[in-house]
Amino acid sequence: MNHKVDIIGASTSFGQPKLGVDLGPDAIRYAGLVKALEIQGMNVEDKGNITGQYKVDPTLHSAKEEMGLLNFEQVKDFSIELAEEVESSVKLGRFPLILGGDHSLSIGSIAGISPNYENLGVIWFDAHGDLNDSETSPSGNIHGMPLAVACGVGHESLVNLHQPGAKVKPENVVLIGMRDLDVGEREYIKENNILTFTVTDIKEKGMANVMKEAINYLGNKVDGLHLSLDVDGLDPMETPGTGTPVNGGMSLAETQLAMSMLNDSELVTSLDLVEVNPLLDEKNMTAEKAVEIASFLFGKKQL
Ligand code: EXY
Ligand code: MN
Ligand code: MN
Ligand code: MN
Repeated sequence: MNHKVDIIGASTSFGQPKLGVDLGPDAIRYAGLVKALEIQGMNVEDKGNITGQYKVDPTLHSAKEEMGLLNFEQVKDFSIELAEEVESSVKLGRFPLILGGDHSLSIGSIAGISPNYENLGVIWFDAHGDLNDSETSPSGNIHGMPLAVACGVGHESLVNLHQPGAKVKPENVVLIGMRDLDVGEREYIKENNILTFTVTDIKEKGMANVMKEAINYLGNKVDGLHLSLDVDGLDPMETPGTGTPVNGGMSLAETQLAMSMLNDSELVTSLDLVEVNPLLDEKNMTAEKAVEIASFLFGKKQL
């Protein structure tokens, strides 16, 4: 793992309607992220937060604008700012660790990361595929669309953000933790043959075998690997502080195993840690789990 880690707070709630997820970056800091990474020997620089032009006035969470997309302009502007910040981190040879904030932030993070790689791989660790566009989305919330945008599907000013065209190829994507996919997402996954592990797959095969398959599948065809980890991939009993919880999720122990195997693989070059909403949490439990997860990705072992 690249030991030079830039923490970039992406304080956005624009991709979905619930307030509070923009406070996620600071909740994760308060849960001790910097210390936890330094204990693993990382050289951590905290770059602070990128925030949108407004945060907490619910009336300003504008109605569905362009193509029925909630807060379209705000998501676009935020993504442009985030992409620039993330790109400069990568260009300095550092590891961008982006803290969310809702999952629409990955439009900006992947746009800033991908131009630096020939074949960027993506592991999408989530209950959801986030593969919708304005036709297939049941909600118009852009946090359900970032992976589609990264693969070149969706509103053209999001798809062409920062650099023209798709940022990621579907054959370089692995979905892990799926258990709440919409019809359009299922079709897209089938049409593009995306390697997908549902939670029932994980329970059947075991997380170690799932990660072995994912790592072997990506290992020799990508020159960088972006891990986009949505805390709602874990079971809501582990991470209740999140806006779209889905029962029957992964345990913290399974997630720690997955992170430890990714650490051993040396493949991961960037991380999104998203959808922590402290206003929906029990104390700061979800942010604390996010810190646990990150510390295993950066080398923490149980023995
Ligand atoms: N698939 C549903 C939608 O598109 O509205 C729910 C998306 C939830 C997205 C969260 C970030 O993972
Ligand atoms: Mn640029
Ligand atoms: Mn997500
Ligand atoms: Mn999710």
